[in-house]
Amino acid sequence: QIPETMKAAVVPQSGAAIEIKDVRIKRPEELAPGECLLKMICTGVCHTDLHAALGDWPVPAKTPLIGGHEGVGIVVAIGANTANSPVKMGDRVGVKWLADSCLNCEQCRNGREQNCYSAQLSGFTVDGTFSEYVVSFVNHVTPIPEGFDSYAAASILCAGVTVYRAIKYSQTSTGDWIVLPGAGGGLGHMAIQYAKVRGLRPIAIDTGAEKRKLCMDLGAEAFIDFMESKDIVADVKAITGGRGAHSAVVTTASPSGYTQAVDYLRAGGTLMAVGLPGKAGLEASIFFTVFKSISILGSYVGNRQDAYEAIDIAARGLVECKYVCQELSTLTSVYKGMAEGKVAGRIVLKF
Ligand code: 8ID
Ligand code: ZN
Repeated sequence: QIPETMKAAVVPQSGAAIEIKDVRIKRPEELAPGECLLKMICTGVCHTDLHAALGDWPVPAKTPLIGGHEGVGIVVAIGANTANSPVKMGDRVGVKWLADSCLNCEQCRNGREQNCYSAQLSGFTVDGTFSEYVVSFVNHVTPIPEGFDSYAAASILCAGVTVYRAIKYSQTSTGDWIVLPGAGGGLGHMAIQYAKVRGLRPIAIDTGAEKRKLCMDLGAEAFIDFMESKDIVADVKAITGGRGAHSAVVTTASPSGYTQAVDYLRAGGTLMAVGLPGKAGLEASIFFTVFKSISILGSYVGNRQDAYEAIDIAARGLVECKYVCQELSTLTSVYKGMAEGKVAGRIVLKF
């Protein structure tokens, strides 16, 4: 039985305080074809949700906004006249950032569904997972394999998928060095593990004893504390035998993590831009970008296939999200910790 209302964390307007309140649940008979209603089990909190709540970005989120885009729930209703649904009632599925795409435009046909001209984004253009029920879309929810814990799966749907794809396109091969600025955060700690799965040698950059331990425990070969290091470029070069790293996947929420990345890459290296500070420009020497044949690539979440692959690797136990479980009502303090850089790994909220 689906209740009339649910608890949800609502951002009334950009930058305003979060309100935990009762919100009406869309009735099953109101669902459009292709929509499904999920009863949520849990949801991770991504730094993107904080950017969206604060209005950090040049593209604004809808308001009022229910944020959240890495959650797991059960399908409890499917819109009437939904054709060829890949999921059925009772299935356990994940919601990712890309809530829906047309599947027919040039971007979708090329597998760049996240760049679809009519993409819908969970917790940004449509309400997301910070509520007990969520309306999502049958074509884009990700089936969660039986036996894979919902709490462990939640943050794979954004943090996991995003770094999995960024590493996949990082133009690296087995044995290469990969630098991970932001390695102690939600995305970064998963990046260490997905890098290891591909046989890469991760160099973690972040700050503090807790994040150092997390990164080293997860298999980083070295940790550079960006608050303590006198020269990050020299440190990376010393670790990599003087030549620099083959790639860097930058997942910091502040532009500082991008500084010097081109300088510590070796010739032919690839910079994967993932962290999303809203206003900063990417500063790199044009001369050395050319002279060293450096590639600079933006990497934006992942498509349905990336989600399947990232989930499969985690379900087989090869990567593991390190999370702390809290109540939905603690979201404001989670954001505070995140803004202060105090969250090592992820926070997952339960309902
Ligand atoms: O598709 C995408 N490209 C995508 C998907 C998901 C998230 C992008 N993101 C973006 C988010 O919007 C955010 O801007 O990636 C960024 C990181 O998200 P997150 O991992 O959820 O954030 P976090 O848990 O706060 O981790 C960030 C880490 O960066 C460290 C912090 O200490 C923290 O551990 N950090 C900072 I801030 N400055 C640093 C620096 N100069 C740094 N680490 C190294 N060097
Ligand atoms: Zn995210």
